[in-house]
This record gives sequence, structure tokens and C-alpha cells, in this order.
Amino acid sequence: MDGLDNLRSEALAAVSNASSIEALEGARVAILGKKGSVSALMSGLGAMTPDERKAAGQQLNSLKDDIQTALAARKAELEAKALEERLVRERVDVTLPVRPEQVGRVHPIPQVMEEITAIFAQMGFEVAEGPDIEDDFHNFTALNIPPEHPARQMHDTFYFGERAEGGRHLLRTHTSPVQIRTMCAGQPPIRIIAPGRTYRCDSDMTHTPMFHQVEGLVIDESAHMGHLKGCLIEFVRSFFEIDDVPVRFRPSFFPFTEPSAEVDIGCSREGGELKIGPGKGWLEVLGCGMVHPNVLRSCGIDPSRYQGFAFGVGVERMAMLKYGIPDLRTFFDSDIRWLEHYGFAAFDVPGLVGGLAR
Ligand code: 2U9
Repeated sequence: MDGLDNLRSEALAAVSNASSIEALEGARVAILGKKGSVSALMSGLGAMTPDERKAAGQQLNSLKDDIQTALAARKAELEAKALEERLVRERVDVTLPVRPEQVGRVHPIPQVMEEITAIFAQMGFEVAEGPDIEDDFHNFTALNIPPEHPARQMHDTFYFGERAEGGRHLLRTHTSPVQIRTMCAGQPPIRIIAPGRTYRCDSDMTHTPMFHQVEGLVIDESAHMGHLKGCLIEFVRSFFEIDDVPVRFRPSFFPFTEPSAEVDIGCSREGGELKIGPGKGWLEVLGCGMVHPNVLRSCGIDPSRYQGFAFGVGVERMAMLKYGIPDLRTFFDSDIRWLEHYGFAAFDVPGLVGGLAR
């Protein structure tokens, strides 16, 4: 076939001269594409005698093979070059010092959630999570709060519309459904905390429609009120970083625990200033109790074999007390000056070794 050698050298030159992946693709289409130079020669085969066709066909196929090999080699070269250029362009010097002004501040809510989590992690608790949108069973019924129970009104629930199959979804009013789901999914021993967002249709000086809780649950064959007390005293002392803070357990009532208690820590109010530690006053910080047998039963756990305790803590309240934040609603104002003042350095991850907050 006339001109085949020329075509070969032109095609191979076009491939090796292509300076980008896009240019190489353009060259491939111009040579091997439907309307490309090699295809044009292929279409001429039909007019040849069988012998001529055989010889020319072999030549053309070998040409095509050579071009394809050259294309693949050039593609690999260009890709390697592009990667090299990208690595240079996106190079990060991890030894450079942090520039905090470019990173922003951590909001006190996630900060305090991390602090609480670090303390319970140290005690051997695992973190469990669940959906914000719940059903009646997990948020209420399984927690010994049957339909028509007054606690349902107290929870000021946000409900979604009626479902075709009956019942309404809701925004969880506490993180307790996470513990319910954990118990329904497996048998004790269980030792978890459930940090997360919770929702109640309530808004005033001391309530916001969305707020944060950390709840905890311990279930095994022998966990008792003494363990509950030891665990929570250790928690409040670590959290407030005051070894001698007085702690008292006051009897209370929750449908999901029996007996139930509220936990207060000591404080003094001198000259209008609130100080946590030994003093004449008390501040409520936690709710807790032994898990009600009905709750265990609802989740398929045998209450004659297993028992345990649970607790709940409001994150906003803990943050206000520890860091002297006077107004709940400022948490949700998205005021950058407030965050500059009350926020935390982004790279100071709370942990017990280096201190909780720096
Ligand atoms: C299961 C069983 C028991 C969790 C508990 C409290 C007491 C409590 C409040 C603290 C501040 C809510 O945000 S707050 O207003 N919580 O007083 N929470 S016992 O009890 C459970 C949870 C799950 C399965």
C-alpha cells in the first residue's frame, strides 16, 4: 500500500508530540477514529483482490497495533507528568506552624460534648448514635411511657404528619432511643454513652427547641446504685476539674428509672458570683437512676438476670456552668464575636492527659 510508511511516521509523531491527555485523545481520533486516516485506508480494502486485501490487511493491522502501543505509552507518560505537577502544586508542608486565625474556633457545645465523651471513654464507655427522627416506640413506649402518659405532654414533642400505615414520626425528645436501639440489638454487658441533638417544642429564656444531651447506660448482671454513684461522682469531679466538689443524690422520678435521683454539686454565691466547689448552695447537673424492669423487658432483656443504671446530662447547662456563659440563647446566635470569646482552639482535642480544655 502506497504511503503507509509516511502515515506510520506521521501518526507516531502526532502521538509523541501530544502535550496533554486532551491533545492525545484528539490525535487518537484523527488516526484511529471512524473518520481517521487509518480507517480511511481500511475502507479501501473492499475494492482489492483477495490476495491484495490479505497483504494490505495485515500491514494495516500491524500499523494499528503499533499506534495503539504508542498511544498507551504516551498516555502513561502524560498521566505520570500530570500527577507529578499536581503533587508539586498541592504540596503541603506539615511542619509549618498552625495559623489559628485561619482555622476558626470550636463552639462550646461540641467542645463540652468532647470533654464529656473523653471522661466516659476513659471509664470504658463506648459512644453510640442513632437517628434524630424517631418513632413512638423507641422514644416513648419502650421507655415505660405508654400512650396517654402525662410525660408525653411534658416532652413537648415535635411530630411529623400521619403515616399511611398509621402513627407519626417525631423528633427525639431525648437521646434515650439510642440506648433502646442498642439494647434491642444485643445482649448485655452494655456500657455506652449517647451524645446528640434533642428537640422539644419549647422556647424561652431557659429552653431552646433544639438542645444537646449526653446520656449513659450500663447493663450487666450486677451493676447497682453504688456503681452509679461512683461513676457520676467521678464524672462531675473530672468535668469541673475540682477534686473536692460536694455531690449529693436527691430522690426524684422518671418513668424509665426506679429508683431515680437528681444529682447536685456544691457551690457558693458570694458577691453575686457563682463558684462551683464547697459552699452553702447546690446546683442540679444530672438525672439518673436504675433502669426500670419494664424498659429492659421492652428490649428483650431479662430483668431477673440483668440490671443496670442510666443517666442524662444537658450539655448547654454544663457548658454554661463550666465556662461562665450567662445566656442560653447566645449558643444559637451564630455571633462570630461571641465565638471568638467563648470558643476553643481547634487543635486542642479534649483528653484527660493534657487536661480537658486549654
Ligand atoms: C434508657 C433507660 C434510662 C436516662 C436518664 C435522666 C435521668 C435525666 C435529663 C438531664 C438534663 C434530661 O437534658 S436534660 O433535661 N435527664 O434526668 N436521663 S435518667 O435514662 C434512661 C435512658 C435510656 C434505656
